[in-house]
Amino acid sequence: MKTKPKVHPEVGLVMGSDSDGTLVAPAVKILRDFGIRYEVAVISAHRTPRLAARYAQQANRRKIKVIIAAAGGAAHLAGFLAAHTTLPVIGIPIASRALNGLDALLSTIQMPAGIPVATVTLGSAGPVNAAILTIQILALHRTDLAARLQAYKHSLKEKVKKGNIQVQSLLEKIHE
Ligand code: RP5
Repeated sequence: MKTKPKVHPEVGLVMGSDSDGTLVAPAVKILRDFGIRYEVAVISAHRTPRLAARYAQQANRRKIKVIIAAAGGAAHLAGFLAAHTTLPVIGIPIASRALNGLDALLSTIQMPAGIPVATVTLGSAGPVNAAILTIQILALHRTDLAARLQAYKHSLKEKVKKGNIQVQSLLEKIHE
């Protein structure tokens, strides 16, 4: 399954199953908000291994710059794609109920020397960080994106400052 193929996507976001869709959605939203050209596809390292290999092998020629791969359980998708491309691959481990995602985390992160997968955290920060890291890579050659990233990081700083003010006023009330 591929969502509306855009002209020359610069990011390929792949997930091992449609059941990963809801968890991966925040990454899509961030890519869209930053105006990144992306495509989304469900491709499984285990159920559709030939398709997975072909996707990674063709990604460079298709001018994709970064691949994001999300998978749960015995999560070999990111590593399998990384084995078939020289593009940077960012892995999102998806938590399954069985082992709370530890299986996916270790399967994604423990790559052999020479075939890296930039693995992001388990949980809701994972897709966010995968998207932001992707944009940081793209921003190396795009000043417009770099400026937007600065604004994004500034908004995080402001959120923390606001949170601090709220906690301080809460504490003042407790101490009254
Ligand atoms: C992985 O197995 C997928 O990425 C998914 O997280 C998990 C379960 O897949 P389904 O059985 O729900 O299709 O390959």
